[in-house]
Amino acid sequence: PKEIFLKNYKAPAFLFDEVHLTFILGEQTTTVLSTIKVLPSSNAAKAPLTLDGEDLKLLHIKIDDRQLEIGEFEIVNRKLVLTSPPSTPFVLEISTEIQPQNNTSLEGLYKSTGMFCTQCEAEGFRKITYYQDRPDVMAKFTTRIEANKELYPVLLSNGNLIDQGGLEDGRHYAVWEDPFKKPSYLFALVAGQLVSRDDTFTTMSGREVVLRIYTPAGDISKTAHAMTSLQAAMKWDEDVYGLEYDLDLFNIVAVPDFNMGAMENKSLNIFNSKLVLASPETATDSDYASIEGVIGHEYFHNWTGNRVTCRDWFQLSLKEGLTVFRDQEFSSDMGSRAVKRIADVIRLRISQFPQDAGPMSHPVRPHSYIKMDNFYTVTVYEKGAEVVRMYQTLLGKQGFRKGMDLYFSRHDGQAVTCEDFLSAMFDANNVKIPTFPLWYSQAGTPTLTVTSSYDAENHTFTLKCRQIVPPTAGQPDKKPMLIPLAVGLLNSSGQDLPLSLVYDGESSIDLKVDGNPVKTAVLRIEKAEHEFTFKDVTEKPVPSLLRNFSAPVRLNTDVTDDDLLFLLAHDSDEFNRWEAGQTLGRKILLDLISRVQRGEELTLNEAYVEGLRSVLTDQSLDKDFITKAITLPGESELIDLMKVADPVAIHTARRFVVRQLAQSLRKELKQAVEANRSSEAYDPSHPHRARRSLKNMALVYLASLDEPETTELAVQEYKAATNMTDQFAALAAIAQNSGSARTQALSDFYDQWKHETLVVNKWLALQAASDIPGNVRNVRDLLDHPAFDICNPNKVYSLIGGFFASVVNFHAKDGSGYELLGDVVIQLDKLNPQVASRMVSAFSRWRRFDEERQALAKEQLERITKLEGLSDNVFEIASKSLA
Ligand code: DPP
Ligand code: ZN
Repeated sequence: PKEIFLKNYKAPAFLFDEVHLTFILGEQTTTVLSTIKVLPSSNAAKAPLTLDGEDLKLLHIKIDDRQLEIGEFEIVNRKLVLTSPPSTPFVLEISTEIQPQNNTSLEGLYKSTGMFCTQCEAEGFRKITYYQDRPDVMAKFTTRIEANKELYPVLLSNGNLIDQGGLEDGRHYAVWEDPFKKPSYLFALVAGQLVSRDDTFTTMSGREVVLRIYTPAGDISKTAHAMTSLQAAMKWDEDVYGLEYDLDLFNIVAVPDFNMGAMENKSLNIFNSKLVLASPETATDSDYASIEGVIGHEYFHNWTGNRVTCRDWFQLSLKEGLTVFRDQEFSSDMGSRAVKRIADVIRLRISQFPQDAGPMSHPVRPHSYIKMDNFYTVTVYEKGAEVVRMYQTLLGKQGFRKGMDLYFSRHDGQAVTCEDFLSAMFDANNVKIPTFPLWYSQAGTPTLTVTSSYDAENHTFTLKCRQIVPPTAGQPDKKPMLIPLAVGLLNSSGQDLPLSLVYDGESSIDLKVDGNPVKTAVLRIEKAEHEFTFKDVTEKPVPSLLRNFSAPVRLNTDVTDDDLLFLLAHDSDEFNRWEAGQTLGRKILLDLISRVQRGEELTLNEAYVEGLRSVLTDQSLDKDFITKAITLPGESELIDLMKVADPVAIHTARRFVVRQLAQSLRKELKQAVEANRSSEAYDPSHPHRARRSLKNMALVYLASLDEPETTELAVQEYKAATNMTDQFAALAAIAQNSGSARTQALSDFYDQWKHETLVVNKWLALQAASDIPGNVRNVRDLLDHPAFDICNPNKVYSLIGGFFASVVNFHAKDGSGYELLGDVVIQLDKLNPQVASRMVSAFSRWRRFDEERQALAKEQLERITKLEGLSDNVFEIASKSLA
């Protein structure tokens, strides 16, 4: 396999101006006729024209209507090379044949439950026809689709419908024209038996846009929430960024077989069904929230991704980091800002931090790849969003908006780079921060250590900051980066002290805004060691550091346990209030883990219990915030914090704390269950969601005790549930413990929902993620259950992805968990390399464990890499993991 490097980027020598595609969709074969107006650029003289193509049968190729002969072109290594194309504009015509019905990779054109659909990002268009399949080649597309009318009554592509009509033999056609130039990765086509929910949105300039969400007839009633979310997203982008939709039609199609979450194809978004379909009975609050977020995300791409796109795939975070940031902000405005921030940071910590510390670590803008599909990562997306958030933290909301405006005015209609974004942000605000670009080029999570001292005589408070950017794969030496550190100082009654002046070792910085002191100062750490001294601090404060998680770093401080409890009780920054509890939780858990390893008796810190009790009973707090605050750091996060991760000790210690808390807080938890039941109709809005989250978390705690009374409570909640959120949460509470209640509930649930595939997937995931002893056997059995289908990505993500969530079972000492994953990857690789490679990534942390486990995991990785005909996707992840 060939590695591709950013430093070798060259602009294309041939531009494509207009592309006309004709699809003749058939049951055995589909033919694609592509007619392209090619514009050779001045540097094209004598250059060959290279087109990408995979799994295509070439029928003919013509230039200006003349059929090319052997010798004028050649097909080698998935490329079609025109050896001496004209140096003046010409028309290239290519006809190819494909078999979408046999395409199990779900890239390019394929079939899902009878309908034709496409997925072209990143490099799927080359499975449709020969093309310069790269994002800096932008063309105007017109698409004609011909198909059997009865089987495929709905024919869709990008842009506007400009013609349609009947053909002979029960066939019909439709012609779509997209007025906006776009790269091939944004092309889309759908043909099938679909119905639509129709609505409208009137834009800020008064244009009426028709909105349609398409699904098979049986699912259409489950699209109301997606439609509301779309309308809310359209409004939000106008209000916050002044960005208006630019066509008269916006379509979404829900597809059951889909590798990703969703795809932002111009005016024809294609979605994984699970991110569109929701009803109170079949979807949970968290599904509702994901749908809102992803509908927003794909819609926001219309500007950040489509109108301004990426020059090359190394720049992926230009559109993804930015669009994730935008969807995070949208969801914050729709629900609770603090809770959303907490959820996003948890995700970053449990997924991105380990990636940044492992063999697949890469910068937000990678330097190289073998398969681009492997770089749709939490680093590019979530860390990328943190980088965008840092611009806003540094420049302020208004400054950030100015940067966005300049970015669009400079680059609308272009394919650009991360530097272009950075320049727009900094130019619009007249600033220069030379160390900022390192966030795009250096991998690894910086460690920031902050120690503090108070000088009572001079009324100064000093923070000593030290940063270390750890070495990562291929990057042994790192430079200090710009770290924005948001700081507040609490006085003894828990109030924020006013901050007006700080000395940073070179000069005094006035912190006041409009002449007023601030409660939170954003310090710019730019050196490996950087000291800041606050002036006029009249009493010894408790510092609240890295407020709102102002930079994606690991923070170590000298803050005491008492200070953490104080912050948990008082910090005005809700994120840091939560974080104080987590920091203390991590300390306590790590201590208990080593006690488990030494075989010592376990006891739980009383002050910690009391701290959580106060939060749990604080009526002034958002209930979703309380839920997050009483949730312990996850096992996966703890793996990362140990020199040699010990799955059994981690699980034992965490389980101990859960049960101790349940014992000690029994009364308050019961009260939380009782006070937050609701007899009203399901309402997905934040306050209702928040009540359910607290009730259900309390139930999980209580049921962890595995007593007849608490199990019975969970069973009653299960039976009384009137929506999936409550029903599924009660099922999860019951299923924590082995026994007849578990068996009974799981079987009831399946009987009730076996015809709802998305609900069945939850049932698969819940069992797969179970920590009950010896669960590997059950997961193996579920692979053969009629509810499982290895060809459907959602089923694989639920069952196999769910299985990784159980630290004890996936890392079972006998290697049975690893062997199961090895077997699945080998089977999947032949069907769907993208999904197989996501699964094989679970091995990438293998070096974090003891020698026996390392040997067992390595054995599986070697077994995989030795496979004949292994896909480039899996090869890249498995070989880098072994390196
Ligand atoms: N569809 C994927 C996303 O929106 C890739 N663009 O993130
Ligand atoms: Zn995206």
